[in-house]
Amino acid sequence: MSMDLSKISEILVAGKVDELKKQTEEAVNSGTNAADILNQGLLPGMDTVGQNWKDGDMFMPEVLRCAKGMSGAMEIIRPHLSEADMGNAGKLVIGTVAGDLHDIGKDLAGMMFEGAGYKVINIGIDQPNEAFVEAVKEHKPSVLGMSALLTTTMPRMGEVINSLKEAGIRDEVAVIIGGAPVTKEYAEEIGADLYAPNAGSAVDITSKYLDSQK
Ligand code: B12
Repeated sequence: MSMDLSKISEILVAGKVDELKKQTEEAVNSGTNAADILNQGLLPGMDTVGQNWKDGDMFMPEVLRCAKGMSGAMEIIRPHLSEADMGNAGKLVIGTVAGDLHDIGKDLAGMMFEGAGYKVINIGIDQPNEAFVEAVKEHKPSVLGMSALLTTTMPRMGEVINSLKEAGIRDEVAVIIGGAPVTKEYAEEIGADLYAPNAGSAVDITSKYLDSQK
């Protein structure tokens, strides 16, 4: 039996983390297809959250709650999803550069991408330049996201781009950078493909860019 998945969207948007887990579990247990739960319940919910945020109708703590709900629900349905169900939109490797321990914005960006159907590989905080290069080699993502919150760690992003060039894989991945001190001008200066001022717009900017490269 399948259930009304718009209810899942509504609970997600309302930021009811535990209720969302419960309903997602119930949906799985009642035999609802996991991909349907994702595509007809969770993703439309995260779309709404992203839109509300962009429009200024939702604030950071609420967005974080919704993102937490999304993560919890993803944990439940992930074992039931096939590879083919995931990552249709693309694959993102994301991390915070070396010397930088800030992860809230990076995780939020990752969750927004996950919410938009990207397969997200979050390599964590304080990642040495080589870890980004290795992750690109290993996972072959369509997008590499780097986060820096300190002016002292921003230069690591340019260094990673240079290392990607040296490894001969720069052209295989779109590079997007973000973090409070980062600007569009800085992205251009270090040769990143994309910059997004916030996690909500990052998904739009990236998807448009990837489409234009097809
Ligand atoms: C929380 C915080 C911390 C926490 C981090 C906890 C954690 N788990 O992340 C702790 C306490 C650990 C911390 C430590 C430090 N911090 Co601090 N911290 C902050 C604070 C208050 C908020 C950052 C945050 O989470 N914001 C909320 C998120 C959602 O916003 P965001 O990170 O900007 O992310 C958004 C966008 O930038 C974008 N984004 C972010 N990453 C990415 C990546 C991609 C690919 C994309 C597309 C988008 C994207 O999307 C996000 C959502 O829209 C900021 C102040 C500020 N206003 O930014 C200072 C701040 C960043 N910290 C600062 C400093 C100086 C430090 C310390 C050096 C303090 C100290 N003396 O010890 C240490 C450094 C530790 C280290 N080595 O990293 C300074 C940096 C100054 C500078 N320009 O260099 C700031 C600006 C505070 C200040 N005004 O002085 N900090």
